[in-house]
Amino acid sequence: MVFRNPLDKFDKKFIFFDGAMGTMLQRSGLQPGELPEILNVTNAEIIKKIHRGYLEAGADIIISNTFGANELKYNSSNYNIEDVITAGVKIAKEEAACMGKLVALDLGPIGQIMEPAGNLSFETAYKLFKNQVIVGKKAGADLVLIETMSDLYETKAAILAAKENTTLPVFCTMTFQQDGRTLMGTDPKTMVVTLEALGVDALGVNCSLGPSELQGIVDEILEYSSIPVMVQPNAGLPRYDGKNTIYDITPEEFSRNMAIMAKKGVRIFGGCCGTDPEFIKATVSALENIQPIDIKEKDYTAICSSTNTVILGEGIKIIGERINPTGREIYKKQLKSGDVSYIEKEAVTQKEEGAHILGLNVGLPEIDEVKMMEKAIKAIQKVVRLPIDIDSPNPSVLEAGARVYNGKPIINSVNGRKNIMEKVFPIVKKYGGCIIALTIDEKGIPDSAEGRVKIAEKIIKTAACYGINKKDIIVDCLTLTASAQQREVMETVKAVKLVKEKFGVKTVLGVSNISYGLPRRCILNRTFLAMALDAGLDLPIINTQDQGVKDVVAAFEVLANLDKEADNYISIYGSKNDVLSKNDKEDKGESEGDLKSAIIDGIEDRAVRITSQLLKNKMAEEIVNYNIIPALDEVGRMYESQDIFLPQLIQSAETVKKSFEIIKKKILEDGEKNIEKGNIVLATVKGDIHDIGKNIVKVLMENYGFDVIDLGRDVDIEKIVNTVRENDIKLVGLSALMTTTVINMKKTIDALRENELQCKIVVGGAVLNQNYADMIGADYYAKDAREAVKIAEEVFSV
Ligand code: B1M
Repeated sequence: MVFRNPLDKFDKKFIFFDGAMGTMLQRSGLQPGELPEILNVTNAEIIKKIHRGYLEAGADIIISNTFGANELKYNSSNYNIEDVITAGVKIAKEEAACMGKLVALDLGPIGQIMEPAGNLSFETAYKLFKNQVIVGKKAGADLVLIETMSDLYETKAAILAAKENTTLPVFCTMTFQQDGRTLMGTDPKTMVVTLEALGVDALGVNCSLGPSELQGIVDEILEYSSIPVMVQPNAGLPRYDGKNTIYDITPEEFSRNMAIMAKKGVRIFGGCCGTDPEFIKATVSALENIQPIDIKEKDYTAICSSTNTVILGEGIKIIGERINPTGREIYKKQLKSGDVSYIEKEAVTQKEEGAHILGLNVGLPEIDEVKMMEKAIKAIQKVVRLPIDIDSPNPSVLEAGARVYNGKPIINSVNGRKNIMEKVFPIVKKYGGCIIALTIDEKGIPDSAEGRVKIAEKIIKTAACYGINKKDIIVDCLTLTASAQQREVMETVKAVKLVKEKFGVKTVLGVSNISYGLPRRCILNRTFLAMALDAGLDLPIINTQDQGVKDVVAAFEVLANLDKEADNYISIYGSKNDVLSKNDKEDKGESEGDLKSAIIDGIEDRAVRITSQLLKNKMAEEIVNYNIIPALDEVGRMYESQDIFLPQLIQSAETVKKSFEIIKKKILEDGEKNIEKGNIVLATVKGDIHDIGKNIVKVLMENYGFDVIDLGRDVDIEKIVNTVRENDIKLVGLSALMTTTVINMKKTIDALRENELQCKIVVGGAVLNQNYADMIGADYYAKDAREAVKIAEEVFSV
C-alpha cells in the first residue's frame, strides 16, 4: 500500500474515519447560524462525547471540530481562532490517544467565492488555511483533512498551505452535485488529475449525496486515481420537510453501499451529514470480510483547467501558438502597459478555431514577467476552459504561473542543462504539471537524432530522482528552420520516432519554425506536420488560423485510425460551407466582435467598448432587449447543457453588469428629470440572488420619474413588509428567476396581504407568466421592464 506515515502504522486493509459532527451537534441543540467550533471552548464535553462514540464504533481517525474555524468566519465573534482550533484538536487528541487512534485536522471551505468569480483572492485563501494548519499542527494533529470543497482553486490553496507549512499527510475530498460535478463545475476526473499532481496522500468525495447516488462518481475517481480513494457520504440524499433537513437511509443500507465501494477499490471510509456512530459501526462490520483491491498506478497523461481535462495521447492535441509576443506588435505593446485584452481575445479565438491547449508566453525584457504571467493566467482562466502551456525560460516565471494556475498545467520548459533541471524540477514536483523537456543541454542542440534522444534520456532519469513520473514528461525534439539547417529537419522527425519508441513519452513540436524565411510558409508547415505526426508527434504547437494545418491533423487522425469511423472528420468536413467559411474568416484578432459574444465569453472591457459604440446609434432599451437578454439566454442554455459552469455564468453576469453601467448612465441622462410620480419598493425575493432584471426595471422606473426604494436581492419578507408600512408604499415590485423561489414570492404577497397593507403588487421574472401571477395573488404581471413602467403609470394615475 502507498499510504505514507503515519497511516502505515495501521497496517489495515481499510481505514475508517468517523461520521458527522455538525448534524450530531444539531441533534444536541446547536441552533442554525451558531458557530459549532465555539463549543470546543465552551462545552468540550459534548465534543468529547461525540468523538468517543465514533472511536468506540471503530473509527481509526477522528476529525477535529474545526471545519469552519477560519479567521473570516470568526472575526466578528468574541473568540480567538487559535484558541478554538487548539482546543478542537486537543479534545480529539485526548480521546484518540488513549485508544491509539489518530486525529485529522479538519479544514472546510472558507465560505466565500474565489476570484475571479468572487472576491476571495488565492493568496488570502492561502493565508487563512496557513493559519489553521500551523495552529492545528502545533496542537498535535496527525494529518490534515481538506473536505467538502466545491472549488478546485480554493482546494489548491488549502493543499499548498498544508504542504508548505507542515509535513503532515494531506487527505482531500470534494463535494459533488447530482449532475456529477462540484458547484464550480469540476468533474471527478479533473479533481483526481489536479489533486494527485499537487501531491495529496488520499483523495475522494464527501458529503454531496447518499452512498448509492455517489457510486458513479466513485467509479470515475477510481478509474483515474493512483492513490488511495476515500469516501464519506451523507446518510442518504438530504431532503427538507419545511422545518428540518432529513436524511433517510439506515446504517445497514449505508454500509451495504460502502461494501460495494470497497469491492471496487475504495480504501478509506467514513460518514458525513446525517451519519452517527451506528453508521460507522455498521460499515466496519460490513467490510470485515472483504478483500481490498490493490491500488494500481494508472497509465495516462493529463492536464486540465478546473473544469476540463485533456488526456494527452488520445488523438492529436493542438496547442495554440498565438499568445506569444514574437512578431506580434499589438501584443508587445499591450504587455508593456499590462493590458490583457489581446490575451483574452486570443484565448477565445484560438479555442473557437480548435485549440485544445493554449500556449502562453509573456516574455518581454522590459516588463515584470512574473507579475504579467500571473495576470495573464488569471485572465485566460476567466474566459476559457482550456488548459494552459505556461511558456518561459525563466524558472521564477514558471513557478509564479504554476502557483496561481487553477488545475494542472503544462510547464514549458526544462532542458538538459544541470542548473535548469535543478531549478525547474522542484517546481514541477511541488505544483504538479506536465513538463516539456527540450532536447538541448550545455553543448547546445545535437545535430543528430541520437544526440537529442540522449538528452531526453538524461532529463527523464533526472526527473525520476525528483519523483517526477515519466508519464508527465513531454519531449520536444526541437524544430529547426529548413532554410538554415535543412539537413537537420529529418533528424528532428527521426528523434521524435526514437523518443517515442524508446521511452514511450509524449512529444511536442513547435511546427511553424520549420518554414521561417521561406515563401508560402503554410505549405512547408503542413508537410512537416504530416511527417512529424507520422513519427509520433502528440502535441503540435500551431497557428490555429491556418486551416491547412488543421486539415492535416484531421486527416491524419482518420488515416492513423485515431478518429474512429471518421466521426470528427465528417463532423468538420461533412458540410462544405463550414470549411469555406472558416477559410474565409477575417482575422478576428483585430475586430471587436459583437456584444453577445463578449457577454458569453465574459470579456468585460470588450463588452464595455462595444456597448459605448452601440449607444451611438441604438436606444438603450434596444440594446438590453436585442443584445443583452439574448446573450444571457444563451448563457443560461449553455449552463443548463453543461457547456459552461458556475464560474463562467458569474463571469457573464459580471460582464453584463459592466455593460449595463454605461447603459444606465445613458438612460438616466435621457430621462425625464424632476418629475416626481411616487414611491415604489423593488426587491428580488428571499433565496434568489438574480437581480439583473430587477435592476433594469429600477433604472427604467427612475427614468420615468418614479422614486424607487431598492431593497436588493434575497430580501427577507419581513423587511419588505416593514418598508412598505413605514413608507406608505402604493406599489411593490417583486422579481424571481427560479422555480424554487417563486414560492417565496407567494409568501411575500401573503405577508403583505395579511398585514393589510394597501399596496398593489407587480411581479416579474423569467419563470413567471400571467397565470402564475394570478395564482400567487399578484395584482399585475409584467413581462419586461417597459411593461412594469406602464403598470406603475396606471397605479399612480388613480
Ligand atoms: Co442563474 N439561473 N443561477 N445566475 N442565471 C438561471 C435563472 C437559470 C434559468 C439558468 C439555467 O439553468 N438555465 C437557472 C434557474 C433554473 C430554474 O429554477 N428554472 C439558474 C440557476 C440554477 C442558478 C444557480 C442555482 C446556479 C448554481 O449556483 N448552481 C444560482 C442561484 C443562486 C440563487 O439565486 N440562490 C445562480 C446564480 C447566477 C449568477 C449569480 C451567476 C447570475 C446572476 C447575477 C445577477 O443577477 N446579479 C446568474 C445568471 C446571470 C443567470 C441567467 C443566465 C440570466 C438571468 C438574467 O439576468 N437574465 C439565467 C438564465 C436565463 O434567464 N436565461 C439563470 C436577463 C434579465 C434581464 O432577465 O431577470 O428575466 P430577467 O428580467 C427580465 C424580465 O423577466 C422582467 O424584466 C426583465 C427584462 O426587461 N423582469 C421583471 C424581471 N424581474 C422583474 C420584475 C418586475 C417586472 C419585470 O416587476 C417588479
